[in-house]
Amino acid sequence: MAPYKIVMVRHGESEWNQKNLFCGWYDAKLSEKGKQEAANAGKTLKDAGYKFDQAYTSVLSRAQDTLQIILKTLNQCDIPIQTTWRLNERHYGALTGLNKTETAAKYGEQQVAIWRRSFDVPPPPMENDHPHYKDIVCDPRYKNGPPPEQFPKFESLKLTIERTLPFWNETIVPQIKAGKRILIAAHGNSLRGIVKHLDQLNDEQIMGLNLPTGIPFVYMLQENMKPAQGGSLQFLGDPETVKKAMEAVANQGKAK
Ligand code: DG2
Repeated sequence: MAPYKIVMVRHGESEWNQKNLFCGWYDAKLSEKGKQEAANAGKTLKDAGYKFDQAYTSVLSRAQDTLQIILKTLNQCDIPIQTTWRLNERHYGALTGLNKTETAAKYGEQQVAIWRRSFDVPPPPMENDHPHYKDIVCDPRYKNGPPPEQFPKFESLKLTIERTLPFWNETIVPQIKAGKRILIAAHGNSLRGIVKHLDQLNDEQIMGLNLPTGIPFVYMLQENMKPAQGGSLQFLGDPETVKKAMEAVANQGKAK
């Protein structure tokens, strides 16, 4: 029996997921469907008897609001919550705000697949005249970091992992080892980074993973923080629904 268990969830559908726009560090709100997905995630966790001691989330509303809805449904709103930019979505650079289908039609599906899922090819940088540059760079939620000289203009998955993993290793792992029951509400790519690390996926294998919105997943972890007995993430949801939701995410980058 693995000694530790941790639950993670990608936020519910955001208004920008709904419009199929590259979102990254833009602070899109949850759509009505996303709020419902979060409530369903809370109900799933409640029905399965989950209780949490500590939660972690990004500084972005869609992840924080998902966490609040889940905790409210669980009647566990009183647990400590730590927010950090290190769990933010990857910064989508100049692509932020562009429609994924239109971008695939313009630059080709292959290029969009590289931008979305390659390990180390970053999107083009967000320049100062980008329509959302000021919304992000001047947002007071970043007063505690990242420092101005490290403030990203774009991020590949590799760069995302480089700022997410220190938080995993230095903050979350000690809490897991202290026996805390932890819930993380974050984003498609910050969570893909943690999954890549835990499952020791190579740079090709991680390309095939598309995390659905609002479906919690669980890891059973051993003392050494590796998944128990070759195990991987276990979704708390009907397998066919999870499969379809993952395919839908993959298809967001299709030209039609
Ligand atoms: C999506 C992920 O992030 O997009 O930034 O557009 O999880 O915050 O909705 P999230 C975005 P893809 O990498 O799946 O295109």
